[in-house]
Amino acid sequence: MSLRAGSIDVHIGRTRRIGTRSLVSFLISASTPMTVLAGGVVAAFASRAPLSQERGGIMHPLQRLTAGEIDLARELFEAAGLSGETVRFANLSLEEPPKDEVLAFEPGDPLDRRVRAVLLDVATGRTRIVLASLTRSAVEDVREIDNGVDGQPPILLEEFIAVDEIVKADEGWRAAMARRGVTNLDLLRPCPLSAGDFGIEGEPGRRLLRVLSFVANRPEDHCWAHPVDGVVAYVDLTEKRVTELIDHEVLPIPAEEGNFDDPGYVGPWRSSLRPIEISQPEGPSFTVDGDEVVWEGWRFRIGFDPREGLVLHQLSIQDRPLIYRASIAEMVVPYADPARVRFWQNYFDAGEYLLGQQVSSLTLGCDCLGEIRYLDAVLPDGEGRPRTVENAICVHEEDFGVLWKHTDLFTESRETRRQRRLVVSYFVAVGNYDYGFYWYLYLDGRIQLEVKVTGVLFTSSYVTDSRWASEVAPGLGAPYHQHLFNARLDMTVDGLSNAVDELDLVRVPAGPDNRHGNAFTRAATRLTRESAPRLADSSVGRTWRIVNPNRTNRLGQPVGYQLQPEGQPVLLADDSAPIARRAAFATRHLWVTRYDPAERYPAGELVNQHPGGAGLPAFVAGDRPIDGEDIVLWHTFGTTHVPRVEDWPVMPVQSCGFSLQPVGFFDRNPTLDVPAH
Ligand SMILES: [Cu+2]
Repeated sequence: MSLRAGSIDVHIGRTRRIGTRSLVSFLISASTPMTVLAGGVVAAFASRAPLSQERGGIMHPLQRLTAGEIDLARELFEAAGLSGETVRFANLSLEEPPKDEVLAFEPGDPLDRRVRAVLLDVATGRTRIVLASLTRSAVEDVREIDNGVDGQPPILLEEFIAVDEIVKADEGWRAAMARRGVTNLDLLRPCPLSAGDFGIEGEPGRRLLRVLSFVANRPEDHCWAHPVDGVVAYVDLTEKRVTELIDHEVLPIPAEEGNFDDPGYVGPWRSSLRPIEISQPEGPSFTVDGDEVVWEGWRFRIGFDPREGLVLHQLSIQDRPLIYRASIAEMVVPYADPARVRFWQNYFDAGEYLLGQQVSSLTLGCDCLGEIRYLDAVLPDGEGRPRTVENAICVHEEDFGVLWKHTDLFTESRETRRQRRLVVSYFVAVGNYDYGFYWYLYLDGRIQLEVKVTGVLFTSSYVTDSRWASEVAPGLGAPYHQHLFNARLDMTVDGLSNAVDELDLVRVPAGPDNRHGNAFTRAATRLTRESAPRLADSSVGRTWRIVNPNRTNRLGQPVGYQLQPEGQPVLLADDSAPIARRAAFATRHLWVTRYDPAERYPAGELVNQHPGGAGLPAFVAGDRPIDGEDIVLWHTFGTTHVPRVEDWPVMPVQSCGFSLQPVGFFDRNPTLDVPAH
């Protein structure tokens, strides 16, 4: 409804060289000076020396929060009377300054380090979102949350543990387990699962988890092989009790074990694999200086957020800005089984479980091969104390096969160049699943994100001829589900002013201009307003080209980068489903919004038990113009998982993602200078 018919693209192959100028310097010089901070100061505490004197070492406004800063935040909150015995830090993260301030920053400029915290009183459920300046020792804003309207804070680690005690103390739940032949509580594994919002009477405003259960044959037996199905407990975390027990049907507990780490189950290891060693005798070609990484013309800062995990900041190539900020801002895993005990299964692993908090330490030789540079992650725990996850982020360089090659018929020229990529990655374990997030930067200017989905399937007791699950082992079901991610890409292609063209291939009917019917062309349609999020269409090879209308290449074409979607299905749940309202972002492949620093999360700020409508649907409600503005792309991608027998007992990596490649951004192939050896 807000599309404007555009031009037809023509491929031109002439060569003429002109220089390119630094658009990073353009961005900096064009930015407005640092503005006065908004928001009234609620309270100021001058008893401590300012951060800059006491806990220095902060060199850049986007530098990751240090352990010292996390301590300082906790102390500031204590002094302000915001914390206490029963108050938990459900989240605590760096509040990044607005973009114009960051772009105007020069080394040595004063910094105002700010944090945002989600505080939960576990005794009462009272929730507050607090903004504070560590530099000025000031609490700037305290917002009281109405949980029934605004949602709940993410699930705390301690609540995982609490659930175990709560259900095991419940007589009804124990009786339900006993009816299924399980009486040894030590081997029962209640699984704390986010509750969602289904308009169930009495639920709004209560802090809930729903609990499906598994049983191990002995402590080291993986319980996922033995779902104790047909029963679910609803747990109120504030009242610390089971509020509802749905004992729907008694189903057999699958008996066969699936212990992929047990040599007795696995059998003898194959002996045919010879070692592969990667060596870079002169060291890698990249440098890591603090959070800043430089490699082959690429430059960016690494961020790590408790909620979004790995963040790439201020990504540029050859000193030309490309992406101001890139992250996986949300993901959801909706399940397809409508059974009474599991219709509610939908996990927002970022908004409900905090992706970054689930980060795993990586091991050299297992997770990463070659010349690796690791970065640790420093994260706040529930008490607001810093904890360090060693080797959380892996940076390395990979050979990636042939970059380009030609053997010429006429000149007998034979040239081959090899491709390389820089890899920045980390892994999380969220319950049964593990996800690896891999950003790749290539020599030819391509950017790629690959999500590696692995771990263990969420299982059920297989019901004969199920329409909603695969049988993966005798009597063991694995319900169909989707893994849907949303990448927030704050684009700055050669500057702040960007626009998006939707590019479709078009068949042309035979006619006077096309007598032999061979013609096809490409149509470009400019996206002009926010309110028309887009679907991919692989039948027309649909891509989205982000251009800077004010910058042209030497052929006079606007410089651009093209988002190449995989175009897998978006959310498959019915439009009327509660999950379609809560995960509206996942109903389209592409949303484009005008930059607003407050618009961070595709499904809204507090996703846990949120009734829906927050995030992208709210952001686009104003239908702001997006043609030639400072814009943010939100790209939904993912994989729909109909589990295979081969996914059991542990799932080989399935990949999904997207790529961004230069289109007319450079003036010719930018890799001619790559040496042959
Ligand atoms: Cu899956």
